[in-house]
Amino acid sequence: MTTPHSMLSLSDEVRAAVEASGPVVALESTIISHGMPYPDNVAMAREVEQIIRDAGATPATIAVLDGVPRIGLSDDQLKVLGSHPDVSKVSVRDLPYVVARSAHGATTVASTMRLADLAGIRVFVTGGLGGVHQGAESSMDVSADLTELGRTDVAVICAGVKSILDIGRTLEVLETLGVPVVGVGSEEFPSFFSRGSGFRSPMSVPGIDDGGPEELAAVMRAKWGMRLHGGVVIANPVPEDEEIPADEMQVFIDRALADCARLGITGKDITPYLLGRIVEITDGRSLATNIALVRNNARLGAALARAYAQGG
Ligand code: PSU
Ligand code: MN
Repeated sequence: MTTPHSMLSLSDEVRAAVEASGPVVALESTIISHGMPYPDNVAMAREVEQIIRDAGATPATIAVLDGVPRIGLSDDQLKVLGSHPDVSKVSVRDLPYVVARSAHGATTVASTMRLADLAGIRVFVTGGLGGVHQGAESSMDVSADLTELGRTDVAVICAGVKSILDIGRTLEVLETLGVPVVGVGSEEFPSFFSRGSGFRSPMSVPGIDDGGPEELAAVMRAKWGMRLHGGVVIANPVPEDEEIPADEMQVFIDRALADCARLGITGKDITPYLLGRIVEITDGRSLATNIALVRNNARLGAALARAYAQGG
């Protein structure tokens, strides 16, 4: 039986599932507060939880509310995260401060991994990972998501890395940190809105209906069984009929990056600015693709959590 850390507050549903070592899927909350506009963000958050329940697993959206790290949120709490003006973006660096000040915070991939680990949850679904930013060779802007993947035992399902980041350097850093990057049903590493990126996934397994979840669960058990601490990146490409092809996407991304540089936006504000700007530039098309890929990741996450719980 897993005993969650005493500073966490688990919903009844999540507590029961964790204590029974049942299939649980962690979900982050920065994607809700800073990744999509209201009200689509709240609708997406609720829908994704439902997809996971329908597939036989328990969803656990993670955030800090009034200074309490919460694992599993109510519909009302999801709405607060998606609409309240005082929800800050909280990575690992920011966690102690929001907790100490009894504030609200939406957790990134890095801080969600940390809290999931404290709760005993090993499978985590998101949209896109943070990584090495373009120009990081001078700005040193490398997301703490990568640091966390190097040390915290949680498997993260994503749709790859957006080309607002430097994908090649992101994959290099993951290799340095000892993080397996496993493609699902495709040999090419996906770039979030697009199935392709020009880079190969260093490893791959079959798709969701062809034994992929069971193979992924075996990778997780092998890694942690050998005390190779750290995460696993599971790269699940957006479905073909919902992607925006990479060459088309690049034009939009270049425009958003140029606007970001012109406005002098830096640090933790870069990713939220670019995501919002891309929704504007594409007239909402990128938002539809973003929601589609999260749905797709939720289905895989539920299947993986079940496969992992069964073999545990
Ligand atoms: N990419 C997205 N949507 C998001 C994010 C990334 O498509 O919402 C968020 C995630 O929470 C991720 C964070 O962990 O941005 C990375 O931010 P930074 O680069 O500041 O570490
Ligand atoms: Mn950064």
